[in-house]
Amino acid sequence: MTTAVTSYSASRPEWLKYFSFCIDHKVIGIQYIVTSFLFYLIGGALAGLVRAELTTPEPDLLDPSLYNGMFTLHGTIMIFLWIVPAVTGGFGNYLVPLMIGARDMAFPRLNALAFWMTIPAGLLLIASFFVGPASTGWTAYPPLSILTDQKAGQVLWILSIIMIGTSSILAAVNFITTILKMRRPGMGLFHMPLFCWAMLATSVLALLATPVLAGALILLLFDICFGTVFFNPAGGGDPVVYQHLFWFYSHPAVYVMILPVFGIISEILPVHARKPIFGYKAIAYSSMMICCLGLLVWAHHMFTSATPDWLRIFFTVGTLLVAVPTGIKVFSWIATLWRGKIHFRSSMLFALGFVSLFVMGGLAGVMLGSAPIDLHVHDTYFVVAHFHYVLFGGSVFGIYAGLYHWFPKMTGRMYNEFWGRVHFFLTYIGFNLCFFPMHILGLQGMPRRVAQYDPQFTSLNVICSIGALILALSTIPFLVNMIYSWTRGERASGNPWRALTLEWTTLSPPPTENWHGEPPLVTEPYAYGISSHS
Ligand code: HEM
Ligand SMILES: [Cu+2]
Repeated sequence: MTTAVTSYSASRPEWLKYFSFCIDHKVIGIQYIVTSFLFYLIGGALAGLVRAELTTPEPDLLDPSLYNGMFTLHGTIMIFLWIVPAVTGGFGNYLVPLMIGARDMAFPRLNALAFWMTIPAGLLLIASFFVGPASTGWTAYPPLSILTDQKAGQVLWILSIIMIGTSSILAAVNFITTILKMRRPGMGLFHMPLFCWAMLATSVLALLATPVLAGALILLLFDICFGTVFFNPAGGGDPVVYQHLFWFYSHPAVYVMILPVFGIISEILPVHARKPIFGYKAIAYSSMMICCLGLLVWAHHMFTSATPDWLRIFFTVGTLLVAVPTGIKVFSWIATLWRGKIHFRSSMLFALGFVSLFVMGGLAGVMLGSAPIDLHVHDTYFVVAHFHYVLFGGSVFGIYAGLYHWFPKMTGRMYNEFWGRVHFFLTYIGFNLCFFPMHILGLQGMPRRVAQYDPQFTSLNVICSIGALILALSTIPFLVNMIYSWTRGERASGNPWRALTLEWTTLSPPPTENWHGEPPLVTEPYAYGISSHS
């Protein structure tokens, strides 16, 4: 692997490697992060239009069917082209080999292939919008998705998701093999940084669940294109079967989007609080518990789909149980912070923001997990509030925390702390203004996925839209800071945060083979405050 990359970078400008089929995991990680961020900007622009429409109760800005296409593309991009690729492909690729003392991923070419599949998939998804937008939400429930007038768009949408799913499966195989087989000699599983545990759990979930989504979408494709009736009630098919298959993937998918971020947070808190992580093993095991439980609770998305009572009890209990390993993590993080010497750098601010917002989102999730409550608020804005607290307040805040924390390692430069903090405060305020009122709107009965609403909901919706505007503006200091610092920032040392995990023992940015010579052995990655590490 190294020959291809070394000869490449020796003969051409450094930055060209980011536009090539490079097989260095660090380049691929950065390719994933930058590409997914570009998709995030597109998804964000769509969200801006959706929020602009919702500032008034009438559907006056966008045609209602266009509105449907826009929130569908928004949700699909955010999940499949932004959060999943950024947290797994981006951070996973960049960090896992460096954290375990490997020279690269186990299958470098497969890795590059998985990345390069996401670009045509993304373009296909965007193209689907222009041939007649898929308008059935990111869930694509039949019979609507079969009977839709926008068949061409729906078909391209399905093909694109299957392609992204395939990429995800390839990546999962690669992570599992790398973590189990490529650790530096002497590094046991319980010496690994917690991010690697999180990636292991994530990859097992992705590997087991994604093929089920692919299967469901292929059957849906047959129903749309070839007149089969797997899910079409008109011909005796069963749309609820699609819901089961879809959520068998998509509930685990929410953990694919959050487990790596749990890992990121578990790395950041000890470094910037100068304390050993509290409950290393408990956090590692809780990732694996979430992986197992996460596979068993999918039908909490279907309490209103005529599920029998006994099934509702099973899925309610299962869902509430997920709160146990999740709570273990949250308590361990708080205990880590307790009496720490906290440095409020941008990464730490985003990590603390993550903890507060994720707890809110998780609590709303626990409420939704109990069938008697969910029957009332299903498909209202309460659900929208819940999943934005866990996905934006959770995953996106975690991505920002990780970007600031590893920026010096990835680029060899320091970012501007002042503008990082401005970015944090604008994001935190904008986020809460935008999404907190949605809890109230949902409890008052405002349905999701419609362009028109009862005028009594107007004032809260205006607040949400103002919050969205602040959120959009908050991205500007971030982008300027990142671009300016990457090109002109002060040079970073190998270990500016005095962190103890293995990636900080090499240069910033690391050489192609990660370490000149053998990587050192780190068996206590969190020994802060002990002996010489305070
Ligand atoms: C303690 C943890 C959690 C519990 C108990 C929980 C529970 C639930 C329940 C019951 C629903 C269905 C509500 C309905 O449609 O009526 C739901 C929706 C959702 N949750 Fe969670 N959740 C939790 C954490 C998360 C996390 C960590 C994420 C993502 C990072 C997430 C993402 C979502 C999404 C995207 C939806 C909406 C799906 C849709 O209908 O489009 N949840 N959650
Ligand atoms: Cu779920």
